[in-house]
Amino acid sequence: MEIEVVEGDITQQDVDAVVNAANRRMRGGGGVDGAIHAAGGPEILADCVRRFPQGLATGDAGWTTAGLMPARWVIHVVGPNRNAGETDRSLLTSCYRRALEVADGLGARSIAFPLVSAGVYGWPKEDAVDAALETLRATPTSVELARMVAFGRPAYELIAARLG
Ligand code: AR6
Repeated sequence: MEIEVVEGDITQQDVDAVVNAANRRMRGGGGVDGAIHAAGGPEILADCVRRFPQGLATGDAGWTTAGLMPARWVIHVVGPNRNAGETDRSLLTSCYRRALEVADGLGARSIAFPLVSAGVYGWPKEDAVDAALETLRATPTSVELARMVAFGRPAYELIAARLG
């Protein structure tokens, strides 16, 4: 699998699936979650309610329609909330591994990721990048392209440097 980084907005990515940094309730929120629901329209929330009546566990992933976005699917993951004491790193790497498993189940060949937990949930950005890259490199998958979408220039420089 090729891993690349672009600077931009994940809602605009022309890939099979975009990953959302959601929360356990799976009913929308701020940050990238808010941007994805706004860009995709109300079908995403309707699908979340239908498919995830009990929400989703931390570290897990599940898909919905991408609504009006160019992508076909949103793969929602729930990263650990470090600001609420969820410091177990395996909950973060699990998000990337489970997202690829869900992508394989859908037959997705290209997938775009935000930096899960690196915003409101307070995971240190350097380690959020390393957790993403090491898990994407280590997980067997039929996905051919994983695109890290950096929101702003500093995030781009950080990911590009660690991608090597
Ligand atoms: N495209 C790509 N990346 C983005 C975008 C975008 N449009 N917008 C923000 N980011 P966060 P978390 C980056 O806070 O830390 C929500 O309310 C952002 O710069 O969105 O996992 C959920 O509902 C950061 O690097 O997610 C949850 O309650 C990264 O996306 C909670 O926040 C993740 O920041 C999840 O917190």
